[in-house]
Parts: sequence; C-alpha cells; structure tokens
Amino acid sequence: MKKLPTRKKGRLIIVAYRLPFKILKNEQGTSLFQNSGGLVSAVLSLAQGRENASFEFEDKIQWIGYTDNTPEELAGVTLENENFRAHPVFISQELNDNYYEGFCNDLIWPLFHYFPSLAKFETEFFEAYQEANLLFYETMKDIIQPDDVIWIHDYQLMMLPDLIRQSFPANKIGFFFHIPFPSFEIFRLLPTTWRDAIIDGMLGADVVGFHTNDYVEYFLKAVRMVIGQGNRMHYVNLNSRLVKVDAFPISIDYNKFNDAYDDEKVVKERKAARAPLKKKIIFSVDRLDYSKGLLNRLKGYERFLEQHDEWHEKVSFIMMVVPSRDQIEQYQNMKSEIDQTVGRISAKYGRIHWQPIIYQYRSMPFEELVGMYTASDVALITPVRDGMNLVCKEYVASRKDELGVLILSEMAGAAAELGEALIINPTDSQDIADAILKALEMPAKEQRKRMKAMRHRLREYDVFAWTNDFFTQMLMIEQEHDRLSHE
Ligand code: GDG
Repeated sequence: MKKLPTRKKGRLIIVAYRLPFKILKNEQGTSLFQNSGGLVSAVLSLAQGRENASFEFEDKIQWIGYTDNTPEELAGVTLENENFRAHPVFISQELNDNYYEGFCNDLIWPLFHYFPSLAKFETEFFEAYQEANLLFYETMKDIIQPDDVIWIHDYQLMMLPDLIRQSFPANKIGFFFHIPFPSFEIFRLLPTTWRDAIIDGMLGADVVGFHTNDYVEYFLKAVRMVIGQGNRMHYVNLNSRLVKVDAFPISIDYNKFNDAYDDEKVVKERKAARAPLKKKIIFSVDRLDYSKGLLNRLKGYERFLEQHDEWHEKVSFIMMVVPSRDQIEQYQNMKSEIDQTVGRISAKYGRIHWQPIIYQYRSMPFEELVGMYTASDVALITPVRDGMNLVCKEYVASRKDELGVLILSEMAGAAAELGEALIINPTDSQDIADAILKALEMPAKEQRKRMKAMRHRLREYDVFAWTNDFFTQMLMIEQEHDRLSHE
C-alpha cells in the first residue's frame, strides 16, 4: 500500500463566508455559540485528530469568516473556543448587499443551479465580489505563516485562492466547491472578464475539489475554454505549478446519526411523531429554496393521491421547510406558491381525522430531526439541482433499524453514491407518484437490503474520510508534480 504523507507542522486556516459560531453580547459578557452545520463538523474532525489521519496541525484551527458584528462591538473580545480561533472579516451592509445577496445569491446560486432566468447580471455585484474577496485576503495576510495550510470554501470566495497565491506562493492552498459546477453552456453566460476572473481565482489553489466527477469534468472544460490550457486527467498544468482537480463527495458524521437512534430524547421524539398519526409517514426537510424542488414534490404527491385512493387516510406527508433567504422576493413568491399548493391538496383530500400533508415552516432541534428521520417510512428528497444533499445521507445513517425507503432525485450529487435509493426525475410528477407507491409497498426484506448497502458505503466514507482524502491529495501534490514532469 502506498504510504500516505504525514505532516505535523504548520497550522490549519479555514476560510468560509461565515465564522463557525454566532457571537452574542449581553450584560453578562460575550458568548459564542458554535454552529452544527456540515462544514463545522467536517473541520472538527481535523481539530480532534482522528486515528489514521495523514496529518496533524499545530495550535487551534484558525477560522476566517464574515461577522455581522461591528469592530467596536468586538473590541477586546476573545474570539475563540476549545476548537477554533476566529478572525472576523468586517463587511459593510452596503457592500454585503451587492456581494453576498447580489453576486453570490442573485447570480451565482441561480446560474450554477441551472436557473439562468433568475440570475441578475449587475456590474456593481461583480465589483463588490472582487472587493469582498480582497477584504478576506486583507484580514488574512498578517495571520498566514510559512507552514500554514489554507482551506477555502465555496462560491463566495472563488477569487481568494489566487489573491493568496500571489503573495504566498509556497503555502498549500485547497479550495472546495459545495454547489454544482455547471456545464460550460451555462458557465459561458457570465461576461468574459467575470468568468476569466473566476477560473484564474480558483486555479490559485493546489487542489480544487468538487462533489462529483461531472462537476470536475465541467470545471476542466471551463478551464480549457477560458485559459486555453490543455489539461490531463485531473490536472491543470500552469507550467510553474500543477493544480489537482478531483471529486471528493462530502459526507456526514455517520456515527453521530447512527448512535442518535438510541438516544433517549430521539426515542421520545420518534414515539411522539408516530403515536398520534398511526399511519405511514413520508418525510422531507430542506431549506426554502427553488433548487430543492419543493413544488415538484408536492405535485408528485398530489398525483399519487389522485391515482391511489386505496392509500387515502393511510399515509401522511410531513414536509418541514426551514426558513432561508425569505427577505428576497423570489423566495417569498415561492413560499406563497407552496402555501397555496399545500392548501389546495389539504382542501381536496383532507378529512376531519386525516391530514394528507403536515407542513411546517420552521427549523428543528437535532433530536427532533433524527426523531423524524427514524419515525418515517419514506424520505422524499427531490431537488431539481443540489451540489450533494446531506439530508439523504443523514436519513440513511440514522436508520440503525435498517428500515425505511429513500426516494432521491437524480439531480442531487448524492445520487451518484446512493444507487440503492429509488432514483427519480424530479420534474416528472408521475415518476415521483410511482416511486411513492413502490416505497410504501416495499417489503421489509428489500428495504433492509437497500439500506444495508447504502449504510455500509456511508460508514466507510464518512466526513472524516472526506477531510482525510482532501488533505492527503493536497500533501501529495508535490510528489505528483515530480512524477508527471518525468513522464
Ligand atoms: C450546501 C449545498 C451540499 C436542515 N434543517 C434542519 C437541519 N438541517 C441541516 C441538515 C443538513 C443541512 O442542514 C442541509 O444540508 P444540505 O446538503 O441538504 O443542503 P444545503 O444547505 O443547501 O448545503 C448542498 C452542502 O452544501 C454540503 O456541501 O450538500 O448540496 O447546497 O445537515 O441536517 N438541522 C437541524 N434542524 C433543522 O431544522 N438540526
């Protein structure tokens, strides 16, 4: 077996749009509330030094990210907990409106999720994006030391790798992209200078990671078209440097979800969900977003109810929608449409003692979330585009009982790994309706067979394997450079 490189010096610097905790100030002082999102748990696996890890870092993890607190509010406050030391980036409201709300969420998000008609191409957005990326760089430049490894995340920071590379040519820089990288026919809709700046920016890294091989292929095609550079299987040769471009499908903390099955609070939540309904449960949870296919899902369920009255009063669909970006008009309109569709379905099929849909617009504590994952007979996950989708992986990892059926959109990055799910086309209501029927009727033996295979895969490649894989590639890049230059 190839010996993995090890590294024991240097610190890890994470750069992401947000800091890993919320900062709350009151009369008692300042408190930090660590977020529990996917990226924070992934990075924690590095802080806690796992067995078999190919590296260890010095000191606490340094984390650079935006805060909506002002410099005056944070003056004299120690921004660190047992895992992270935070370095806030201060961005004015006006700049953030054009940078984050504008370029990131009104242009890149819709465009890269294949909604070009929703994308707004404003010059001020692009200028703000450049300025904000520079602000991140300005915050970092006095922090970076020679052996530090820098790991940058996502579409808010596409220009940052190159900004750092220009002044710190010897530091290892990784960049991970959490949303889909689109096909060139979509990417080329960006003005030429913008797409050049994006590609040049990302290529400042030593390793550029995506969730799937398709995104890797699309990115390499964009590189060929934009900088005219030939590339060979997963490498871009910039003469002085080699950039590795590869797929690293993000995963979850498998044990956390698997072990939660027996947690007292989770057991209580599971019983509380099951007892009053006494019906089969279909469950979904997503942030409010047009990419998540919420309306398509409702239409698929409606068609199922229309065609299968033998299932009336025997099944309820619990659809949780987590508030997100709902200050934006598009999101408000979409929410109204969801509210109306749920109302129409309930009015048509509901009975005094049966609610075909239970729809709630709120977020849930972790125990309730896993309670719902494990109480449900079917998880219905139908994004029209999703970089990966962690909800489906969490559902599978939570099912220690090996029961439950996953219905999953072919448009989610996760579909490439979870082939035992019932894979559907989210724009096809009939496909969704047929899959719901198949899932509700699936014998326990077949559920187990499918679940076992998916659980095995997620156990093997959990979030710790993901981070380990990414860093191993980053530390191996020099060896690869030597090998390729001798071929
Ligand atoms: C982006 C990409 C990619 C949701 N509601 C509650 C709750 N959640 C947690 C889930 C899951 C996470 O939020 C959602 O992750 P997703 O992957 O499904 O979606 P995005 O937020 O769009 O994330 C996506 C991801 O980045 C990682 O690279 O997979 O494609 O779009 O972890 O559990 N957690 C709790 N209560 C809730 O109500 N506790």
